[in-house]
Amino acid sequence: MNAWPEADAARYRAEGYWRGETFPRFLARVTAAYGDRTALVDDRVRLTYAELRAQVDVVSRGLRELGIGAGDAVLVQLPNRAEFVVLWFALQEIGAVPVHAQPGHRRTEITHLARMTRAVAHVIPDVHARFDYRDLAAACSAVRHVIVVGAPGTSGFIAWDDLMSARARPVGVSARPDDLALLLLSGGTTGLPKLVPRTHDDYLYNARAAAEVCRLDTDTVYLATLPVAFNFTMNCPGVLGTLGVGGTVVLADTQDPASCFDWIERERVTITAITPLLAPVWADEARHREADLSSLRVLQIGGARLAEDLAREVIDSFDCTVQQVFGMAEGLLCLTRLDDPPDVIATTQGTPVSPADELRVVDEHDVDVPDGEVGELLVKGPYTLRGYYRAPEHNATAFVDGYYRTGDLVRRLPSGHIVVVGRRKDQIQRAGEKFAAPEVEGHLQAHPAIRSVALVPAPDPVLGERSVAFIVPAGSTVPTRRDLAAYLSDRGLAAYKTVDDVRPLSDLPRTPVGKLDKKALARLLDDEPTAP
Ligand code: OOB
Repeated sequence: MNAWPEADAARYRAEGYWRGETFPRFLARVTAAYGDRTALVDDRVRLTYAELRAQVDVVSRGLRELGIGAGDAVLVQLPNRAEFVVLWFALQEIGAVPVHAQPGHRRTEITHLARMTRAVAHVIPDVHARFDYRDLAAACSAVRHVIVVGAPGTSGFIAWDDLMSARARPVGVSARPDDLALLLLSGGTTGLPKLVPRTHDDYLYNARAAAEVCRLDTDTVYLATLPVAFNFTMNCPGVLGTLGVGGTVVLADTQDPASCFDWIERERVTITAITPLLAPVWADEARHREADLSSLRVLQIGGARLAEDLAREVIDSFDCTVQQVFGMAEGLLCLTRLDDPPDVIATTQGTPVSPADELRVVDEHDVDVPDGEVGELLVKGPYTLRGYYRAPEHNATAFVDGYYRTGDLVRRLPSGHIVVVGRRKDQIQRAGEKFAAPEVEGHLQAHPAIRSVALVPAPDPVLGERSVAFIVPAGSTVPTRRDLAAYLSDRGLAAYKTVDDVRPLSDLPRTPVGKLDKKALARLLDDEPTAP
């Protein structure tokens, strides 16, 4: 693993960012402090910290009996339910490494992850969201053990319940705080997911720093509605940030606002996190339903660009603080602060959570640009990786002087706030001009006839690239290309930032964590010839 250089590591320790704790010690500490309080709730169980720890203990022994031990990678592909968290800490107990697969991954991704990590086990639900994961696991056959939460079927898979009846003695494994603790998947927009190594020290600091900015405490009730394997949900501050302060984590197996609002009402949820794609439906539901959301203090929105008009709509629709979250599996986390004025919350993605985060905004020659100008964001710091896992070729270009190249185009304001403009690769090069698709999407999103929109380039013999708008209409009428061109020009945009083609859709395709999936849209372009 590419570790931090010793000089940086020493500084992060000396300045108190890295505290030398490991996840097993973390769990022991929070159990001692908050034993009787509720740690986890899902639609089947409620567990106190003491009960969580007891289950972790049993499962870690079960894993041991299977011969799983220190340094072994285990693919964790579970939906939002208590077993995810129990398993995760059980793996930590024995020094094994959870690999955060997503429920939406299929044969190509799982086989790739299993190969890359040489995983010894794959943990799945039996059937979830009408998909039988046992068929998937059988089709992959790259791992020694398949553990099924639910009915294992007949194929020699191991039942979770059998793990829970393990008899093996506890084996003390003492991980070091700078050991690999988990592997996250990069949200990269190209190719198969890359693996992000995170250590105990770094991931614990990430959780603590985020929890502090969000002012979590023992009264916090965090609703996990995005997939828990996602770094946002797990640690920003998410599950681990909440457990670290003695709060309660509610694991909801849905992102549907009506069901989530029921959870919020029932469990008196204080903080939750969604993506911009969910924001319009959540805002709609908040305006039209009589749900009691009075317990909710913070609504985090992140993972992709939140258009300014939509941000304002959400701020107006919810009687709580909205927080923009710009994060990445690789590390860096920027948050708006709870006391930022609404304008700052609507128009920026906040500032880094750590004073030790070092950010640069550079042009195509890696020369720093002045504040206010757009450039690529580079970052290094106490919780940002220094190299992907087993990817020497990629690492050779993904870093410069220890800084991670995010691929994100941003502006840094004189106040230090970061505004994400787009991805380096999310551009449309039309008739010799180049523009960031998210900028125009942000304007189109404000159009009354549009519910959601995504702009992608299509090859064009005359223009080079033509801009195609996939649109989910708000009502029964689909705006035409001419309507949109006029609308954009009314909003004062240059004429080259326009829409050449409109394709209505009933819903936009999403990635496993619920982000807009532009690769899937590009494939739709290949499938359908353009109408004359
Ligand atoms: C989160 O993590 P990933 O690894 O799935 O994706 C990271 C990328 C960023 O590099 C950026 O391109 C985009 O997603 N992104 C945003 C954004 N938040 C993430 N782009 C614009 N505005 C935002 N607010 O997505 C993630 C990890 C932890 C916390 C939150 C999000």
